[in-house]
Amino acid sequence: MSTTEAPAPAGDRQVPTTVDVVVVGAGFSGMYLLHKLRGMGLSAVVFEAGTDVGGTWYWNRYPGARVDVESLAYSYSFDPDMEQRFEWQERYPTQPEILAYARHVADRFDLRKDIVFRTRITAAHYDEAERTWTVRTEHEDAVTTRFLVMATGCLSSSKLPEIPGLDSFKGETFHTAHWPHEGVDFTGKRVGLIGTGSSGVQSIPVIAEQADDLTVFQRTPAYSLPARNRKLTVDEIAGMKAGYRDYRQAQKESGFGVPTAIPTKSVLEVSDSERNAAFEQAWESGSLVNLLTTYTDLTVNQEANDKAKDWVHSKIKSIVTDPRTAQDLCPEYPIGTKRPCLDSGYYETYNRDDVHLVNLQREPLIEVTERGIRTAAREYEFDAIVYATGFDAMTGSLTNVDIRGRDGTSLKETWSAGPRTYLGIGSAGFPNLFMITGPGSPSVLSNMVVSIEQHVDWVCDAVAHLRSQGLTTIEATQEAQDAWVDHVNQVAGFTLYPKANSWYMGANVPGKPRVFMPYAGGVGEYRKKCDEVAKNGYDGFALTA
Ligand code: NA7
Repeated sequence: MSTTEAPAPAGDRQVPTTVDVVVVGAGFSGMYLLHKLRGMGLSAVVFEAGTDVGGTWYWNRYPGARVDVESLAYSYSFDPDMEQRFEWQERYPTQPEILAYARHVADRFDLRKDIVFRTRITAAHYDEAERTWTVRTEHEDAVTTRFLVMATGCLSSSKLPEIPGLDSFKGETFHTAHWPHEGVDFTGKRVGLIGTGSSGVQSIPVIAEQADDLTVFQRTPAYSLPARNRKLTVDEIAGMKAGYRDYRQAQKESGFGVPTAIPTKSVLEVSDSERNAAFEQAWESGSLVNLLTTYTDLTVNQEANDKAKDWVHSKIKSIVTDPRTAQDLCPEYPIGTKRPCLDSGYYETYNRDDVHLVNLQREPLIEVTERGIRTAAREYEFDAIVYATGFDAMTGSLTNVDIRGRDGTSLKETWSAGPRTYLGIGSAGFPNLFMITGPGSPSVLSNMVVSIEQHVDWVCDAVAHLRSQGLTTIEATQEAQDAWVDHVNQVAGFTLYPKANSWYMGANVPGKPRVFMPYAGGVGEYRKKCDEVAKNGYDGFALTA
């Protein structure tokens, strides 16, 4: 696999042996945590596998990578002065622009001096007698800490297809989540790309422009809307900045961390022309949330969802000229139940003579060969293969670390039938271990920055509470956790989410338990619940002196 992640030079890292808080990950969560913890007078160290800050936006450098939330909304709210000063360029910023923002934040708060880069955590074990965690790294560092915060991100443990021969291919291979920092030139090359989630959908049009020939291997089609991306105007930026405080409040109270009009009608009660006009407007707006919130029932009622699904199918068929390719690109699962994508010219790309779609449902992948990829139908020859095959989402970055709580209990084993958390923040048996945007919280169903700030604030308030009360540990109770897991499942059961084989359900990783992992109750309602828990003396958590 081509990547420029150099192995860590052992000598250039300053690693403390004892701190108040160890944070794992220097993405948006880890950076804000470090800033807040310092402000509380606590000592903290952040461990980060990459060579700089940015998390998701550090790793995912594939061509065409962009966020699917608008820039002025996908940014920290905790520093109004920074909010006013930073100049966003595009409606949906590119990966380099977001990474530049993350670096700006790191510079502004001088964060890097407490971040140990090029260092993965391998284990974290709780010592019940001392009530501390000992965190170990790949370089044999050992740090003792009172609190451990896993700010490891929901989509950071990348995965490859589970087929034989991955190492046998003689050409170049790339994974979208480990893209070489200097970029890749596909000019004159025959490229094979596996995966049509967001990374595939965003990179396919850009790679197609460059490559001699591109073949896309699709297991499940994506629903994708045109992003209608553009440069932001001076007036737009000024208008947003003038109303930022009200906007931030609205984000916090919204369903997805992005304020939208609240729908009032069922799609089933309107005329065909009214419905088509509303969907057309959402499609033209370039906003995922607009489409899913056009009517009250699109995410909860199959018949209602079918209306939106059929409408998008007709759109796809109006763009893609080859009828068989167009049909293959039409998803059958309910729209919105796998993460929909925002694209720039995705469907149009399939009208090029040098782009081909292979439907893996008709001819499944068999193996990677020396020369390319073999499906059940034939062998395809390539100069380069791109894996846009996603992640072991939400739990992978937690269970990949050997986390052991009280009595040596392993987090991985405890979660073998699916993640079990209280509020997606803590897990019974693991005192003083916090997760940022963990399973059981809205996380990936929301604007991540909004959810990250909420969790970081909540965790820091909890730590401040313990300190002010002379308490040492906080741990989710089994009863509160069981009730929360039941609630998360119950809310998911009211929706159509469980109907799709999505990474929300763990369905993309063979053997992973099929459980709907994020909390579908909405950002605003969830925040109220977390605030209430804190106000009631951390109800559902056991606090000990
Ligand atoms: P995703 O959304 O998980 O997409 C991965 C794609 O790779 C998806 O189409 C998968 O098909 C496909 N895939 C994964 N494993 C295989 C195998 N073994 N064979 C064939 N195809 C496979 O990851 P992305 O990186 O695109 O996006 C992640 C998130 O980033 C996205 O949701 C946004 O939130 C931003 P499947 O659908 O599982 O059948």
